[in-house]
Amino acid sequence: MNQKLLLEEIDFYLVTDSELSKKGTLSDVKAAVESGCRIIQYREKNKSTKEMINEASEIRSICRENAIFLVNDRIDVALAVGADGVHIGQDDMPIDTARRLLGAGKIIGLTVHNRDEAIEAEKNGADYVGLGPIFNTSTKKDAGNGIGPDMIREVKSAIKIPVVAIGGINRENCRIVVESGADSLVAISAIVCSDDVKRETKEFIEIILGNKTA
Ligand code: 3NM
Repeated sequence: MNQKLLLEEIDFYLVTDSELSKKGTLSDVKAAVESGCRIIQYREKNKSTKEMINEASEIRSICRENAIFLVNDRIDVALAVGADGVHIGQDDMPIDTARRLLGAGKIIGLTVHNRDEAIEAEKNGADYVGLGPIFNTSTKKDAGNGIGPDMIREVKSAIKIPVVAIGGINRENCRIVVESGADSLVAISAIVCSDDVKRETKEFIEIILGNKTA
């Protein structure tokens, strides 16, 4: 399977959060993948490297051929478990260094906040950008204020790689995110704080697909 091609077709993208999760990261990943989520990012800020490798290797098995599996920030963990790639921030390892370590076939996503950072990310070889925070969010403490959905259109018109919208997205506001041109969107708290991750994921996917084909 060509993972990079698949990236173009992704709709709902789950990022894990063990601090917010009601049922635990593995349970969330399993439920989301069973509901048709085709990309998972393991974002873990509080566990030891050993714990992360154990958990990431379980996620690797759950995703198998059904979902792309990326690791946030930790290239060592991604390499250790054979993940499909990484997602990195502006202050993490530079893209060219990450690319050298991971190889050409792996996916590298970069967090950006505006058009200029997105153009730079594409130039440096990112496979997609994560654009955010679209709306205010308390999930990431240092995310800053929401940049608004209009920024999605602005960034989309400047780059060719997929744009993944993130930050403060829920079922009520996700239509405007898709209508503004996002290729895919992330919801963390809206999913992992829900009592029924399976149902919630399905509903997000239905709304996104309905608006993409409308
Ligand atoms: N990155 P929620 S916002 C992990 O703007 C993350 O780059 C962001 O969580 C960015 O869906 C964010 O609960 C948290 O708002 C998104």
